[in-house]
Amino acid sequence: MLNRELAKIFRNMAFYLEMEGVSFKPQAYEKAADVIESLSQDIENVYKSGGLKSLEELSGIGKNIAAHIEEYIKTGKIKNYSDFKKKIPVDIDELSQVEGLGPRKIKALYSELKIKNLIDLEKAAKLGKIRNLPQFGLKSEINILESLEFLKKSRGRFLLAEILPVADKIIDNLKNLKEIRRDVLEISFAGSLRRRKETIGDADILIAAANPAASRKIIGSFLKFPGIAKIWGKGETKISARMEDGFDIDIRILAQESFGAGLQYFTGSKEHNIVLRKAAIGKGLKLNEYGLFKGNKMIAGKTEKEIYQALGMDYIEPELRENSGEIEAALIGELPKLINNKDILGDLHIHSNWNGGENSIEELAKEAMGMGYQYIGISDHTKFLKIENGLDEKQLEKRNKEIDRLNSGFKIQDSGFRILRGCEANIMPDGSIDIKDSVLKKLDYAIAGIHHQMKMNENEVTERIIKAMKNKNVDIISHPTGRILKAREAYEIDFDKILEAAKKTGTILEINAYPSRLDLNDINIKKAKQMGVKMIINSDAHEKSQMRFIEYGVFQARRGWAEKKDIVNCWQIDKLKRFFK
Ligand code: DGT
Ligand code: CA
Ligand code: CA
Repeated sequence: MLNRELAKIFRNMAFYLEMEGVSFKPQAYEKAADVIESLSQDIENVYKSGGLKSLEELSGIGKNIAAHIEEYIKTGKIKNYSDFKKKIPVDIDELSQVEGLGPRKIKALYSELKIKNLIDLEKAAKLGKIRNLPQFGLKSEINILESLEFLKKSRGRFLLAEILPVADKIIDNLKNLKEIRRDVLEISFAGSLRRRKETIGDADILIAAANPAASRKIIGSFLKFPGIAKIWGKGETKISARMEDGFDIDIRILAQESFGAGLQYFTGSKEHNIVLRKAAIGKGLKLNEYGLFKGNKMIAGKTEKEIYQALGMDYIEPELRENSGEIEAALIGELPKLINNKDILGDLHIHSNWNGGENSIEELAKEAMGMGYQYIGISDHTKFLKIENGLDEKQLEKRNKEIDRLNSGFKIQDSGFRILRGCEANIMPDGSIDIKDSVLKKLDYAIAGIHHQMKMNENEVTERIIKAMKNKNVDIISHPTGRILKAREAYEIDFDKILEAAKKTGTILEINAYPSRLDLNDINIKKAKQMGVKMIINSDAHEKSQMRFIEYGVFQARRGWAEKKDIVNCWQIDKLKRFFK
Protein backbone atom coordinates (compact mmCIF):
# COMPACT_ATOMS: atom_id res chain seq x y z
CA MET A 1 0.00 0.00 0.00
CA LEU A 2 1.23 3.43 -0.91
CA ASN A 3 -0.90 5.03 1.81
CA ARG A 4 1.84 5.17 4.40
CA GLU A 5 4.51 6.38 2.00
CA LEU A 6 2.27 9.15 0.72
CA ALA A 7 1.19 10.23 4.18
CA LYS A 8 4.84 10.46 5.15
CA ILE A 9 5.68 12.53 2.09
CA PHE A 10 2.82 14.96 2.71
CA ARG A 11 3.88 15.41 6.32
CA ASN A 12 7.39 16.21 5.17
CA MET A 13 6.06 18.61 2.56
CA ALA A 14 4.08 20.37 5.27
CA PHE A 15 7.31 20.64 7.21
CA TYR A 16 9.18 22.11 4.24
CA LEU A 17 6.40 24.62 3.62
CA GLU A 18 6.64 25.70 7.23
CA MET A 19 10.38 26.11 6.83
CA GLU A 20 9.65 28.48 3.98
CA GLY A 21 7.20 30.38 6.13
CA VAL A 22 4.25 29.66 3.81
CA SER A 23 0.92 30.05 5.60
CA PHE A 24 -2.14 27.75 5.45
CA LYS A 25 -0.65 25.32 2.95
CA PRO A 26 1.18 23.26 5.58
CA GLN A 27 -2.07 22.53 7.39
CA ALA A 28 -3.64 21.35 4.15
CA TYR A 29 -0.81 18.86 3.62
CA GLU A 30 -1.05 17.68 7.23
CA LYS A 31 -4.76 17.16 6.81
CA ALA A 32 -4.22 15.16 3.62
CA ALA A 33 -1.65 13.01 5.41
CA ASP A 34 -4.15 12.28 8.19
CA VAL A 35 -6.86 11.35 5.71
CA ILE A 36 -4.64 9.03 3.69
CA GLU A 37 -3.23 7.39 6.79
CA SER A 38 -6.64 6.51 8.18
CA LEU A 39 -8.07 5.46 4.81
CA SER A 40 -9.18 1.83 4.85
CA GLN A 41 -8.80 1.36 1.08
CA ASP A 42 -5.59 1.29 -0.88
CA ILE A 43 -5.18 4.80 -2.33
CA GLU A 44 -3.83 3.31 -5.52
CA ASN A 45 -7.08 1.38 -5.98
CA VAL A 46 -9.11 4.51 -5.34
CA TYR A 47 -7.19 6.24 -8.12
CA LYS A 48 -7.40 3.27 -10.49
CA SER A 49 -11.13 2.93 -10.06
CA GLY A 50 -12.06 6.56 -10.65
CA GLY A 51 -9.00 8.61 -11.53
CA LEU A 52 -8.28 12.08 -10.21
CA LYS A 53 -11.96 12.66 -9.65
CA SER A 54 -12.32 9.88 -7.10
CA LEU A 55 -9.26 11.19 -5.25
CA GLU A 56 -10.75 14.65 -5.02
CA GLU A 57 -13.92 13.17 -3.62
CA LEU A 58 -12.04 12.16 -0.49
CA SER A 59 -12.52 14.77 2.19
CA GLY A 60 -9.42 16.85 2.74
CA ILE A 61 -7.92 16.10 -0.70
CA GLY A 62 -8.00 19.05 -3.09
CA LYS A 63 -7.00 19.36 -6.73
CA ASN A 64 -3.40 20.09 -5.97
CA ILE A 65 -2.83 17.16 -3.65
CA ALA A 66 -4.79 14.79 -5.87
CA ALA A 67 -2.41 15.69 -8.68
CA HIS A 68 0.54 14.89 -6.43
CA ILE A 69 -0.96 11.50 -5.63
CA GLU A 70 -1.46 10.76 -9.30
CA GLU A 71 2.11 11.78 -10.05
CA TYR A 72 3.40 9.49 -7.30
CA ILE A 73 1.36 6.51 -8.48
CA LYS A 74 2.49 7.04 -12.06
CA THR A 75 6.15 7.93 -11.56
CA GLY A 76 7.06 6.95 -8.01
CA LYS A 77 8.07 10.56 -7.37
CA ILE A 78 6.64 13.97 -6.63
CA LYS A 79 8.69 16.65 -8.31
CA ASN A 80 7.68 19.35 -5.87
CA TYR A 81 8.91 17.20 -3.00
CA SER A 82 12.19 16.32 -4.71
CA ASP A 83 12.81 20.03 -5.28
CA PHE A 84 12.32 20.72 -1.60
CA LYS A 85 14.72 17.95 -0.67
CA LYS A 86 17.32 19.28 -3.05
CA LYS A 87 16.97 22.82 -1.79
CA ILE A 88 17.08 21.95 1.91
CA PRO A 89 18.70 18.53 2.15
CA VAL A 90 18.19 17.92 5.86
CA ASP A 91 17.08 14.79 7.65
CA ILE A 92 13.72 16.02 8.95
CA ASP A 93 12.98 12.82 10.85
CA GLU A 94 16.20 12.99 12.80
CA LEU A 95 16.37 16.69 13.51
CA SER A 96 12.76 17.10 14.50
CA GLN A 97 13.27 14.57 17.29
CA VAL A 98 15.35 17.16 19.09
CA GLU A 99 13.46 19.09 21.75
CA GLY A 100 12.72 22.62 20.65
CA LEU A 101 13.73 22.22 17.03
CA GLY A 102 10.89 23.13 14.70
CA PRO A 103 10.89 23.89 10.96
CA ARG A 104 12.15 27.48 11.27
CA LYS A 105 15.04 26.58 13.51
CA ILE A 106 16.04 23.56 11.46
CA LYS A 107 16.12 25.79 8.41
CA ALA A 108 18.28 28.35 10.21
CA LEU A 109 20.70 25.63 11.30
CA TYR A 110 21.00 24.50 7.72
CA SER A 111 21.43 27.89 6.12
CA GLU A 112 23.84 29.19 8.77
CA LEU A 113 25.85 26.07 9.63
CA LYS A 114 24.97 23.47 6.95
CA ILE A 115 23.57 21.17 9.62
CA LYS A 116 21.83 18.25 7.95
CA ASN A 117 21.49 15.59 10.62
CA LEU A 118 22.07 14.75 14.28
CA ILE A 119 25.78 14.12 13.82
CA ASP A 120 26.28 17.58 12.29
CA LEU A 121 24.14 19.08 15.01
CA GLU A 122 26.13 17.52 17.80
CA LYS A 123 29.40 18.61 16.26
CA ALA A 124 28.27 22.21 15.94
CA ALA A 125 26.81 22.30 19.44
CA LYS A 126 29.96 20.86 20.96
CA LEU A 127 32.07 23.44 19.16
CA GLY A 128 29.87 26.19 20.62
CA LYS A 129 28.71 27.39 17.22
CA ILE A 130 25.00 27.39 17.91
CA ARG A 131 24.97 29.89 20.76
CA ASN A 132 26.02 32.63 18.34
CA LEU A 133 23.06 32.25 16.01
CA PRO A 134 20.43 34.97 16.49
CA GLN A 135 17.49 32.58 17.03
CA PHE A 136 19.37 30.43 19.53
CA GLY A 137 21.76 31.48 22.30
CA LEU A 138 23.66 29.60 24.97
CA LYS A 139 20.62 28.14 26.65
CA SER A 140 19.30 26.54 23.45
CA GLU A 141 22.73 25.15 22.75
CA ILE A 142 22.76 23.44 26.14
CA ASN A 143 19.22 22.19 25.59
CA ILE A 144 20.20 20.73 22.26
CA LEU A 145 23.14 18.89 23.77
CA GLU A 146 20.97 17.51 26.56
CA SER A 147 18.31 16.44 24.14
CA LEU A 148 20.89 14.72 21.96
CA GLU A 149 22.20 12.83 24.97
CA PHE A 150 18.69 11.72 25.77
CA LEU A 151 17.99 10.66 22.22
CA LYS A 152 21.09 8.55 22.18
CA LYS A 153 20.19 6.88 25.41
CA SER A 154 16.53 6.32 25.02
CA ARG A 155 15.59 6.27 21.37
CA GLY A 156 15.81 3.58 18.83
CA ARG A 157 17.88 0.48 19.13
CA PHE A 158 20.90 -0.28 21.26
CA LEU A 159 24.10 -2.06 20.39
CA LEU A 160 24.15 -5.61 21.67
CA ALA A 161 27.26 -4.73 23.68
CA GLU A 162 25.43 -1.87 25.39
CA ILE A 163 22.75 -4.19 26.74
CA LEU A 164 24.21 -7.66 27.14
CA PRO A 165 26.48 -6.91 30.13
CA VAL A 166 23.73 -5.01 31.97
CA ALA A 167 21.16 -7.70 31.26
CA ASP A 168 23.64 -10.36 32.37
CA LYS A 169 23.86 -8.63 35.73
CA ILE A 170 20.09 -8.47 36.09
CA ILE A 171 19.88 -12.21 35.42
CA ASP A 172 22.63 -12.83 37.95
CA ASN A 173 20.75 -10.81 40.53
CA LEU A 174 17.47 -12.58 39.92
CA LYS A 175 19.20 -15.94 40.13
CA ASN A 176 21.19 -15.28 43.26
CA LEU A 177 19.07 -12.97 45.36
CA LYS A 178 18.54 -14.78 48.63
CA GLU A 179 14.84 -14.01 49.03
CA ILE A 180 13.88 -15.46 45.62
CA ARG A 181 16.70 -17.88 44.89
CA ARG A 182 14.42 -20.86 45.42
CA ASP A 183 11.54 -19.35 43.45
CA VAL A 184 13.48 -18.83 40.23
CA LEU A 185 13.49 -22.34 38.79
CA GLU A 186 14.88 -21.38 35.41
CA ILE A 187 15.90 -18.12 33.82
CA SER A 188 17.01 -17.13 30.35
CA PHE A 189 17.23 -14.30 27.89
CA ALA A 190 14.68 -14.41 25.09
CA GLY A 191 14.05 -12.20 22.04
CA SER A 192 16.79 -10.53 20.04
CA LEU A 193 19.12 -10.62 23.02
CA ARG A 194 19.13 -14.40 22.98
CA ARG A 195 19.47 -14.45 19.21
CA ARG A 196 22.46 -12.09 19.68
CA LYS A 197 21.22 -9.64 17.11
CA GLU A 198 23.63 -6.76 16.50
CA THR A 199 21.14 -4.24 17.82
CA ILE A 200 18.43 -4.70 20.40
CA GLY A 201 15.04 -3.03 20.70
CA ASP A 202 14.24 -4.22 24.19
CA ALA A 203 15.61 -6.92 26.48
CA ASP A 204 13.43 -9.95 27.12
CA ILE A 205 13.91 -12.23 30.11
CA LEU A 206 11.97 -15.41 30.84
CA ILE A 207 11.64 -17.09 34.22
CA ALA A 208 10.06 -20.38 35.29
CA ALA A 209 8.35 -20.33 38.70
CA ALA A 210 6.48 -23.04 40.59
CA ASN A 211 3.26 -21.13 41.34
CA PRO A 212 1.58 -17.70 41.31
CA ALA A 213 2.84 -16.84 44.79
CA ALA A 214 6.44 -17.40 43.70
CA SER A 215 5.79 -15.36 40.60
CA ARG A 216 4.48 -12.42 42.64
CA LYS A 217 7.49 -12.64 44.92
CA ILE A 218 9.92 -12.48 42.01
CA ILE A 219 8.18 -9.43 40.58
CA GLY A 220 8.18 -7.79 44.01
CA SER A 221 11.94 -8.31 44.29
CA PHE A 222 12.63 -6.99 40.84
CA LEU A 223 10.75 -3.79 41.69
CA LYS A 224 13.30 -3.13 44.42
CA PHE A 225 16.27 -3.45 42.05
CA PRO A 226 18.47 -0.41 41.62
CA GLY A 227 18.64 0.99 38.11
CA ILE A 228 14.93 0.99 37.30
CA ALA A 229 13.83 4.36 35.93
CA LYS A 230 10.16 3.68 35.29
CA ILE A 231 7.61 0.89 35.32
CA TRP A 232 5.57 0.67 32.12
CA GLY A 233 3.27 -2.00 33.43
CA LYS A 234 3.10 -4.95 35.76
CA GLY A 235 0.89 -7.95 36.34
CA GLU A 236 1.05 -11.29 38.17
CA THR A 237 3.42 -12.83 35.63
CA LYS A 238 4.85 -9.93 33.67
CA ILE A 239 6.63 -6.68 34.21
CA SER A 240 7.94 -4.08 31.78
CA ALA A 241 10.36 -1.40 32.89
CA ARG A 242 12.65 1.29 31.56
CA MET A 243 16.13 0.98 33.00
CA GLU A 244 18.26 4.00 33.85
CA ASP A 245 20.64 2.97 31.08
CA GLY A 246 17.81 3.96 28.76
CA PHE A 247 16.60 0.60 27.50
CA ASP A 248 13.40 -1.30 28.21
CA ILE A 249 13.16 -4.72 29.70
CA ASP A 250 10.30 -7.25 29.56
CA ILE A 251 10.24 -9.99 32.17
CA ARG A 252 7.76 -12.84 31.81
CA ILE A 253 7.18 -15.63 34.30
CA LEU A 254 5.90 -19.03 33.22
CA ALA A 255 5.10 -22.42 34.66
CA GLN A 256 8.00 -24.81 34.41
CA GLU A 257 6.22 -27.35 32.23
CA SER A 258 5.78 -24.62 29.59
CA PHE A 259 9.18 -23.02 29.95
CA GLY A 260 10.61 -24.52 26.75
CA ALA A 261 7.57 -23.54 24.74
CA GLY A 262 7.59 -20.01 26.15
CA LEU A 263 11.30 -19.71 25.53
CA GLN A 264 10.86 -20.91 21.98
CA TYR A 265 7.99 -18.49 21.36
CA PHE A 266 9.55 -15.42 22.95
CA THR A 267 12.98 -16.01 21.47
CA GLY A 268 11.53 -15.55 18.02
CA SER A 269 12.20 -14.39 15.56
CA LYS A 270 8.62 -13.87 14.60
CA GLU A 271 9.44 -15.09 11.08
CA HIS A 272 11.01 -18.28 12.44
CA ASN A 273 8.00 -18.87 14.67
CA ILE A 274 5.52 -18.50 11.87
CA VAL A 275 7.22 -21.19 9.79
CA LEU A 276 7.65 -23.44 12.79
CA ARG A 277 3.98 -23.16 13.65
CA LYS A 278 3.11 -24.11 10.08
CA ALA A 279 5.35 -27.15 10.34
CA ALA A 280 3.43 -28.16 13.46
CA ILE A 281 0.11 -27.76 11.68
CA GLY A 282 1.46 -29.87 8.84
CA LYS A 283 1.95 -32.67 11.35
CA GLY A 284 -1.55 -32.24 12.74
CA LEU A 285 -0.18 -30.51 15.84
CA LYS A 286 -0.60 -27.11 17.43
CA LEU A 287 2.31 -25.01 18.74
CA ASN A 288 1.92 -21.99 21.01
CA GLU A 289 3.75 -20.39 23.91
CA TYR A 290 2.37 -23.03 26.30
CA GLY A 291 3.41 -26.14 24.46
CA LEU A 292 3.11 -28.44 21.49
CA PHE A 293 -0.32 -30.10 21.45
CA LYS A 294 -1.97 -33.05 19.77
CA GLY A 295 -5.62 -32.25 20.27
CA ASN A 296 -5.78 -31.30 23.92
CA LYS A 297 -2.80 -33.36 24.90
CA MET A 298 0.50 -31.58 25.42
CA ILE A 299 3.25 -33.67 23.83
CA ALA A 300 6.20 -31.32 24.40
CA GLY A 301 6.94 -27.99 26.05
CA LYS A 302 9.27 -28.31 29.02
CA THR A 303 12.35 -27.83 26.87
CA GLU A 304 12.96 -26.36 23.44
CA LYS A 305 14.87 -29.46 22.42
CA GLU A 306 11.86 -31.74 22.84
CA ILE A 307 9.71 -29.37 20.81
CA TYR A 308 12.07 -29.30 17.84
CA GLN A 309 12.50 -33.05 18.17
CA ALA A 310 8.75 -33.70 18.18
CA LEU A 311 8.56 -31.66 14.98
CA GLY A 312 11.15 -33.95 13.40
CA MET A 313 13.95 -31.41 13.48
CA ASP A 314 17.38 -30.99 15.01
CA TYR A 315 17.66 -28.37 17.74
CA ILE A 316 18.17 -24.94 16.18
CA GLU A 317 20.53 -22.55 17.94
CA PRO A 318 18.89 -19.17 18.75
CA GLU A 319 21.34 -17.26 16.53
CA LEU A 320 20.00 -19.11 13.50
CA ARG A 321 16.32 -18.46 14.09
CA GLU A 322 15.70 -15.86 11.40
CA ASN A 323 13.85 -18.02 8.87
CA SER A 324 16.77 -17.99 6.49
CA GLY A 325 16.83 -21.69 5.75
CA GLU A 326 17.45 -23.06 9.25
CA ILE A 327 14.15 -24.94 9.47
CA GLU A 328 14.71 -26.67 6.15
CA ALA A 329 18.25 -27.60 7.23
CA ALA A 330 17.06 -28.85 10.62
CA LEU A 331 14.55 -31.16 8.95
CA ILE A 332 17.26 -32.95 6.97
CA GLY A 333 19.90 -32.88 9.71
CA GLU A 334 22.11 -30.39 7.89
CA LEU A 335 22.45 -27.52 10.31
CA PRO A 336 25.97 -26.10 10.56
CA LYS A 337 28.12 -26.95 13.54
CA LEU A 338 28.53 -23.37 14.71
CA ILE A 339 31.80 -22.06 16.03
CA ASN A 340 32.22 -21.20 19.72
CA ASN A 341 34.30 -18.73 21.67
CA LYS A 342 36.67 -21.43 22.74
CA ASP A 343 37.47 -22.28 19.11
CA ILE A 344 39.23 -18.93 18.67
CA LEU A 345 42.96 -19.50 19.03
CA GLY A 346 44.20 -15.97 18.38
CA ASP A 347 43.39 -12.42 17.36
CA LEU A 348 45.19 -10.70 14.50
CA HIS A 349 43.76 -7.19 14.62
CA ILE A 350 45.21 -5.48 17.68
CA HIS A 351 46.75 -2.03 17.92
CA SER A 352 49.67 -1.52 20.29
CA ASN A 353 51.16 1.60 21.84
CA TRP A 354 53.46 1.78 18.83
CA ASN A 355 50.58 3.44 16.97
CA GLY A 356 49.10 5.24 19.93
CA GLY A 357 47.15 2.35 21.43
CA GLU A 358 46.91 1.97 25.19
CA ASN A 359 49.14 -1.09 25.83
CA SER A 360 52.60 -2.38 25.01
CA ILE A 361 52.97 -5.47 22.85
CA GLU A 362 54.08 -7.40 25.90
CA GLU A 363 50.96 -6.42 27.87
CA LEU A 364 48.78 -7.43 24.95
CA ALA A 365 50.53 -10.78 24.71
CA LYS A 366 49.99 -11.42 28.42
CA GLU A 367 46.32 -10.60 28.10
CA ALA A 368 46.06 -12.98 25.16
CA MET A 369 47.68 -15.81 27.11
CA GLY A 370 45.22 -15.15 29.91
CA MET A 371 42.42 -15.59 27.40
CA GLY A 372 43.85 -18.95 26.39
CA TYR A 373 45.07 -17.83 22.96
CA GLN A 374 47.97 -19.50 21.19
CA TYR A 375 48.92 -16.44 19.17
CA ILE A 376 48.18 -12.81 18.46
CA GLY A 377 49.11 -10.49 15.66
CA ILE A 378 49.99 -6.86 16.18
CA SER A 379 48.43 -4.81 13.41
CA ASP A 380 49.43 -1.21 14.00
CA HIS A 381 48.14 1.48 11.70
CA THR A 382 50.47 2.64 8.95
CA LYS A 383 51.78 6.01 7.95
CA PHE A 384 48.87 7.47 6.01
CA LEU A 385 46.78 7.58 9.20
CA LYS A 386 48.59 10.38 10.94
CA ILE A 387 45.83 10.92 13.50
CA GLU A 388 46.31 7.32 14.59
CA ASN A 389 50.10 7.72 14.70
CA GLY A 390 50.47 5.33 11.80
CA LEU A 391 53.93 3.78 11.45
CA ASP A 392 56.14 4.32 8.44
CA GLU A 393 58.41 1.66 6.95
CA LYS A 394 61.29 2.37 9.33
CA GLN A 395 59.16 2.35 12.46
CA LEU A 396 57.47 -0.88 11.35
CA GLU A 397 60.83 -2.60 11.03
CA LYS A 398 61.86 -1.32 14.42
CA ARG A 399 58.63 -2.60 15.92
CA ASN A 400 59.20 -5.99 14.28
CA LYS A 401 62.47 -6.26 16.17
CA GLU A 402 60.59 -5.75 19.43
CA ILE A 403 58.22 -8.59 18.47
CA ASP A 404 61.17 -10.84 17.55
CA ARG A 405 62.71 -10.13 20.94
CA LEU A 406 59.50 -11.09 22.76
CA ASN A 407 59.13 -14.23 20.64
CA SER A 408 62.62 -15.43 21.45
CA GLY A 409 61.71 -15.01 25.11
CA PHE A 410 58.70 -17.28 24.59
CA LYS A 411 60.92 -19.83 22.88
CA ILE A 412 63.31 -19.87 25.79
CA GLN A 413 60.41 -20.37 28.19
CA ASP A 414 59.28 -23.19 25.91
CA SER A 415 55.93 -21.47 25.57
CA GLY A 416 54.07 -22.27 22.38
CA PHE A 417 52.70 -18.73 22.35
CA ARG A 418 53.74 -16.53 19.42
CA ILE A 419 53.27 -12.95 18.29
CA LEU A 420 52.85 -12.36 14.59
CA ARG A 421 54.15 -9.24 12.90
CA GLY A 422 51.36 -7.50 11.09
CA CYS A 423 49.97 -4.11 10.23
CA GLU A 424 46.69 -2.56 9.27
CA ALA A 425 47.68 -0.66 6.18
CA ASN A 426 45.56 1.92 4.47
CA ILE A 427 43.87 1.34 1.14
CA MET A 428 44.25 4.55 -0.83
CA PRO A 429 41.45 5.80 -3.12
CA ASP A 430 43.23 4.27 -6.12
CA GLY A 431 43.52 0.89 -4.38
CA SER A 432 47.24 1.15 -3.66
CA ILE A 433 48.67 0.50 -0.19
CA ASP A 434 50.42 3.19 1.85
CA ILE A 435 53.39 0.97 2.72
CA LYS A 436 56.07 -0.28 0.33
CA ASP A 437 55.79 -3.87 -0.82
CA SER A 438 59.38 -4.53 0.18
CA VAL A 439 58.43 -3.86 3.82
CA LEU A 440 55.01 -5.50 3.68
CA LYS A 441 56.73 -8.62 2.44
CA LYS A 442 58.78 -8.89 5.60
CA LEU A 443 55.70 -9.04 7.84
CA ASP A 444 54.01 -12.30 8.76
CA TYR A 445 50.80 -10.88 7.34
CA ALA A 446 49.23 -7.60 6.34
CA ILE A 447 45.70 -6.35 6.87
CA ALA A 448 44.46 -3.58 4.60
CA GLY A 449 41.42 -1.42 5.15
CA ILE A 450 39.70 1.73 3.99
CA HIS A 451 39.88 4.59 6.47
CA HIS A 452 39.15 7.71 4.51
CA GLN A 453 37.42 9.08 1.44
CA MET A 454 34.61 6.58 1.59
CA LYS A 455 32.09 8.44 -0.50
CA MET A 456 32.80 6.86 -3.85
CA ASN A 457 30.36 5.16 -6.15
CA GLU A 458 29.77 1.42 -6.00
CA ASN A 459 32.06 0.58 -8.85
CA GLU A 460 34.88 2.75 -7.55
CA VAL A 461 34.84 1.35 -4.00
CA THR A 462 34.55 -2.21 -5.28
CA GLU A 463 37.51 -1.74 -7.62
CA ARG A 464 39.47 -0.02 -4.86
CA ILE A 465 39.13 -3.04 -2.58
CA ILE A 466 39.71 -5.56 -5.35
CA LYS A 467 42.93 -3.82 -6.32
CA ALA A 468 44.11 -4.06 -2.72
CA MET A 469 43.27 -7.77 -2.65
CA LYS A 470 45.33 -8.32 -5.77
CA ASN A 471 48.39 -7.11 -3.89
CA LYS A 472 50.26 -10.31 -3.03
CA ASN A 473 51.25 -8.91 0.35
CA VAL A 474 47.72 -8.16 1.49
CA ASP A 475 46.28 -11.12 3.39
CA ILE A 476 43.21 -9.70 5.11
CA ILE A 477 40.69 -6.94 4.35
CA SER A 478 39.54 -5.27 7.56
CA HIS A 479 35.92 -4.21 8.17
CA PRO A 480 35.12 -4.82 4.50
CA THR A 481 31.88 -2.84 4.17
CA GLY A 482 32.72 0.13 6.40
CA ARG A 483 29.41 0.39 8.21
CA ILE A 484 29.18 1.85 11.70
CA LEU A 485 26.04 0.77 13.51
CA LYS A 486 23.67 3.62 14.30
CA ALA A 487 26.04 6.08 12.62
CA ARG A 488 27.10 5.21 9.11
CA GLU A 489 25.85 3.02 6.28
CA ALA A 490 28.10 0.51 4.57
CA TYR A 491 29.90 1.70 1.45
CA GLU A 492 28.07 0.91 -1.71
CA ILE A 493 29.95 -2.16 -2.82
CA ASP A 494 29.27 -5.06 -5.10
CA PHE A 495 29.82 -7.72 -2.49
CA ASP A 496 29.54 -10.61 -4.95
CA LYS A 497 32.44 -9.18 -6.92
CA ILE A 498 34.44 -8.73 -3.71
CA LEU A 499 33.80 -12.38 -2.86
CA GLU A 500 34.90 -13.56 -6.29
CA ALA A 501 38.12 -11.58 -5.99
CA ALA A 502 38.72 -12.78 -2.43
CA LYS A 503 38.31 -16.36 -3.59
CA LYS A 504 40.59 -15.89 -6.58
CA THR A 505 43.33 -14.09 -4.66
CA GLY A 506 43.05 -16.14 -1.45
CA THR A 507 42.32 -13.00 0.58
CA ILE A 508 40.68 -13.37 3.99
CA LEU A 509 37.72 -11.16 4.85
CA GLU A 510 37.48 -9.87 8.38
CA ILE A 511 34.54 -10.17 10.73
CA ASN A 512 35.41 -7.13 12.79
CA ALA A 513 34.09 -7.73 16.31
CA TYR A 514 34.18 -4.12 17.46
CA PRO A 515 30.62 -3.69 18.76
CA SER A 516 29.72 -0.71 16.60
CA ARG A 517 31.15 -2.37 13.48
CA LEU A 518 30.28 -6.07 13.37
CA ASP A 519 31.40 -5.99 9.78
CA LEU A 520 30.94 -8.38 7.89
CA ASN A 521 27.33 -8.74 8.93
CA ASP A 522 25.46 -12.05 9.21
CA ILE A 523 24.16 -12.07 5.63
CA ASN A 524 27.57 -11.38 4.13
CA ILE A 525 29.19 -14.00 6.35
CA LYS A 526 26.77 -16.59 5.05
CA LYS A 527 27.48 -15.58 1.47
CA ALA A 528 31.23 -15.78 2.04
CA LYS A 529 30.88 -19.20 3.59
CA GLN A 530 28.83 -20.44 0.65
CA MET A 531 31.49 -19.15 -1.74
CA GLY A 532 34.24 -20.84 0.26
CA VAL A 533 35.88 -17.51 1.11
CA LYS A 534 37.78 -17.67 4.39
CA MET A 535 37.11 -15.23 7.20
CA ILE A 536 38.81 -14.15 10.42
CA ILE A 537 37.21 -12.82 13.60
CA ASN A 538 39.25 -9.93 14.98
CA SER A 539 38.70 -7.59 17.91
CA ASP A 540 40.27 -4.40 16.49
CA ALA A 541 41.29 -3.67 20.09
CA HIS A 542 43.07 -0.41 20.87
CA GLU A 543 43.54 -1.47 24.49
CA LYS A 544 43.79 -4.86 26.07
CA SER A 545 40.33 -4.98 27.63
CA GLN A 546 38.83 -4.55 24.17
CA MET A 547 40.27 -7.89 23.14
CA ARG A 548 37.18 -9.32 24.87
CA PHE A 549 35.05 -7.85 22.08
CA ILE A 550 35.96 -10.98 20.15
CA GLU A 551 32.85 -12.56 21.66
CA TYR A 552 30.60 -10.21 19.68
CA GLY A 553 32.35 -11.27 16.50
CA VAL A 554 31.72 -14.89 17.40
CA PHE A 555 28.01 -14.17 17.88
CA GLN A 556 27.92 -12.49 14.50
CA ALA A 557 29.77 -15.39 12.87
CA ARG A 558 27.28 -17.83 14.39
CA ARG A 559 24.42 -15.75 13.02
CA GLY A 560 26.14 -16.13 9.63
CA TRP A 561 26.25 -19.95 9.98
CA ALA A 562 30.04 -19.99 10.27
CA GLU A 563 31.88 -23.16 11.26
CA LYS A 564 35.44 -23.69 12.44
CA LYS A 565 36.65 -24.47 8.95
CA ASP A 566 35.46 -21.07 7.69
CA ILE A 567 37.27 -19.00 10.29
CA VAL A 568 41.06 -18.98 9.98
CA ASN A 569 41.80 -17.98 13.56
CA CYS A 570 40.28 -21.28 14.67
CA TRP A 571 43.29 -22.87 12.97
CA GLN A 572 46.66 -23.74 14.46
CA ILE A 573 49.35 -21.17 13.77
CA ASP A 574 51.24 -23.26 11.19
CA LYS A 575 48.20 -23.88 9.08
CA LEU A 576 47.31 -20.21 9.32
CA LYS A 577 50.78 -19.10 8.27
CA ARG A 578 50.70 -21.44 5.30
CA PHE A 579 47.39 -19.90 4.22
CA PHE A 580 48.79 -16.38 4.09
CA LYS A 581 49.79 -15.45 0.55
P1 DGT B 1 13.73 -6.37 19.39
O1 DGT B 1 13.20 -6.28 20.76
O2 DGT B 1 13.14 -5.40 18.45
O3 DGT B 1 15.22 -6.32 19.33
O4 DGT B 1 13.34 -7.80 18.77
P2 DGT B 1 12.70 -9.07 19.50
O5 DGT B 1 12.84 -10.19 18.54
O6 DGT B 1 13.27 -9.24 20.84
O7 DGT B 1 11.17 -8.68 19.55
P3 DGT B 1 10.16 -8.43 20.76
O8 DGT B 1 10.84 -7.97 21.97
O9 DGT B 1 9.11 -7.55 20.20
O10 DGT B 1 9.49 -9.83 20.99
C1 DGT B 1 10.20 -10.90 21.54
C2 DGT B 1 9.86 -12.17 20.83
O11 DGT B 1 8.49 -12.51 21.07
C3 DGT B 1 9.97 -12.12 19.33
O12 DGT B 1 11.26 -12.36 18.89
C4 DGT B 1 9.02 -13.23 18.92
C5 DGT B 1 7.95 -13.17 19.93
N1 DGT B 1 6.81 -12.41 19.42
C6 DGT B 1 6.45 -11.17 19.76
N2 DGT B 1 5.35 -10.80 19.11
C7 DGT B 1 5.01 -11.83 18.32
C8 DGT B 1 3.96 -12.07 17.39
O13 DGT B 1 3.11 -11.23 17.14
N3 DGT B 1 3.95 -13.28 16.76
C9 DGT B 1 4.90 -14.23 17.01
N4 DGT B 1 4.86 -15.38 16.36
N5 DGT B 1 5.88 -14.03 17.86
C10 DGT B 1 5.95 -12.86 18.51
CA1 CA C 1 13.11 -7.71 22.49
CA1 CA D 1 9.94 -7.30 24.24
